Amino acid sequence: MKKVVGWLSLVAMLVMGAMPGLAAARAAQVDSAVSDELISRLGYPLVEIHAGPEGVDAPVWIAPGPVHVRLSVADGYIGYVNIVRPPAGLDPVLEEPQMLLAGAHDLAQAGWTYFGGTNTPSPGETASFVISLAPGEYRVAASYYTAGDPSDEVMALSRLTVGGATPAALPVDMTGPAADVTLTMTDDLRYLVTPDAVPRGPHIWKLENTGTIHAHHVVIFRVPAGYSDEEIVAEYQKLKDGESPAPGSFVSQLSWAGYAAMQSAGTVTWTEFDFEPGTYAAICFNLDPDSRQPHVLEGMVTQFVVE
Ligand SMILES: [Cu+2]
Repeated sequence: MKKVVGWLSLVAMLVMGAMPGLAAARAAQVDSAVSDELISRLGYPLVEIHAGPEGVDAPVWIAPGPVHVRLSVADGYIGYVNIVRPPAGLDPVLEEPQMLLAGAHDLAQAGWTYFGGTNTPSPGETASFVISLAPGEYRVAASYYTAGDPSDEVMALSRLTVGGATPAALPVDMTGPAADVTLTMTDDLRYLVTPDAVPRGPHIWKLENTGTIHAHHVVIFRVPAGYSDEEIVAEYQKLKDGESPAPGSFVSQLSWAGYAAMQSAGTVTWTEFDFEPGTYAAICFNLDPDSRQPHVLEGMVTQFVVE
């Protein structure tokens, strides 16, 4: 166990040490667009997941097909969840440290599948998403941390079996909800947001990783207008090079607006955002497993306008 912890701290230090400014940028102010008004009316089975110091409270079995997952967290904390599958044969003692590297440090681990999830915006609030799971064995990976200080994040995994529906209940309709907005994540480190101008108000977003290699997440910030995507990349490059964000700089003006947790290639989730009119940027901080560069520095930034 000690060896695992030592190795984990070393990697965590390398990862965090590489991007101190990015960690600061994520603690920026919150202007949450997280919403569940439409998702709650879809009629899907509700899967409640609760994270906190007492552990993860989550179902051990659900039926295949679309479900509404709602994450809540103990008082005073921020919560995170991802539905995942560790590689076959992985020593169970490695599940939590490896999941912490993915969930807290944006470093996808070899052999894992991340089906997707969410993060609560502020203490006392919940976060919802829709996922359509095929029969099989999964883990609910959930964590909690102090608002504004993710360094104390504690991760726990619980087993989830999907399936066991009676033959009479089949075939299961695996199709998820109709979406007004689609955000596609690609292997060439791009996001495509459709339509170009996103309508204001609550809308269901389909989040699809159409690649075959890379895992991505989505952090959506409300941003000052007038920056190009290339200029945003340059701002993050400055942070990586050790410059502290100056008052009035791009990074100092960000508000966290929404999030979708890491998704492996080929996965789909749906979530709901209720954006105010303005300019937003979808940014990926996942680290390339080889170069340890966050995808944002390879250009994974796409702005969109909400009208
Ligand atoms: Cu990415």
